[in-house]
Amino acid sequence: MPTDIPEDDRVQASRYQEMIDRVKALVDTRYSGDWKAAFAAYAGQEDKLTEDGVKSLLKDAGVGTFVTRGVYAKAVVDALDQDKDGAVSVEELEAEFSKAGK
Ligand SMILES: [Ca+2]
Repeated sequence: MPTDIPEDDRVQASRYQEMIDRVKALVDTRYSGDWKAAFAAYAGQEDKLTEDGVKSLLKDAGVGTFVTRGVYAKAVVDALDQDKDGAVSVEELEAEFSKAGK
């Protein structure tokens, strides 16, 4: 895993924004902007997004490569997982969207 690549916070923030933009584009085109439907499509049995679910979502959104998606997926789950159960619930995702103003 390329976790030893030094990056400043600004670069990471811009990559994060690009990832959000691509995921949003996927939701717009494939789910008519209905992000809850998109969430349901990638969520696991407990209606939560695990790292594997996020990886599938990123793959479909055209984000990253086979190698980097694993790193991104872990970062996404770590960033959004407020109750630290290792997965992202629809409430946790909604909180992120309202924070981003989307
Ligand atoms: Ca959680």
